Amino acid sequence: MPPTARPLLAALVVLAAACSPKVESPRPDPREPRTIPLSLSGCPSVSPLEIVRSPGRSVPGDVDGDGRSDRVSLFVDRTAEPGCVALVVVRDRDGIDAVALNDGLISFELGLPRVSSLVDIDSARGLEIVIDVAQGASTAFVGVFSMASGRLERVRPPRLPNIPAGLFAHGGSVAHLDAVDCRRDLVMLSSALAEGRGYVVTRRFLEPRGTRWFPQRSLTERSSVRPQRLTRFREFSAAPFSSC
Ligand SMILES: [Ca+2]
Repeated sequence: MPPTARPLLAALVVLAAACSPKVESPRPDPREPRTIPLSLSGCPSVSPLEIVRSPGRSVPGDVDGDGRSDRVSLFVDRTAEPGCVALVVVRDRDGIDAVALNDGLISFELGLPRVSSLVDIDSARGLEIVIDVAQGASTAFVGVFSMASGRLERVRPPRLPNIPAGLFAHGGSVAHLDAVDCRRDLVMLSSALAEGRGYVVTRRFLEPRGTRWFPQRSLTERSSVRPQRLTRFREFSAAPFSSC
């Protein structure tokens, strides 16, 4: 290329750029949160934008403890990869956070999962999220989610016999009852087992600290009661965490 051609070529490039249709960069939609949850990195098929735009019932409450109300909802996509089918979603005006439920346990056929309640269980600021996850023949199961160190996570209770990992049981039949509620600053897991002419009631206690809840074994209470005295244990007729 002759040396004089170079400025001309440059001028043509500038002219072509000036004449090409102007492509405007998309302006951020103020209705759409500006951050997306890192916790969804294990769910590549799940689009955070789809979550943000999905309508659906949400429950208001301050989950992250900043003093402003957030909105808690569930996002279910039955076509997503296993482990990513159902998400608990928290949104505020700055962004969304989401974490997956263990979808192998969910009673989808019964319309679950569902937000059961937002309750203040631990001593940290912000409400915990109680989710109805599964319904058996008589016993139901809830999961609990909490914001810890700025991230939404599932609470991990200690493993208990006959209860799926990570869940809390409530309800039951004449032979066996379960309940979960708060007493003082602790979480109380109660069970009543028919034995002889009455029931053996066991109350176990956990100290809720963030998303790790620690057993307080020295506080376990066990008592044998007649069937008519079972009503004294009010947790068996109450919704999960209703006294928290
Ligand atoms: Ca908030």
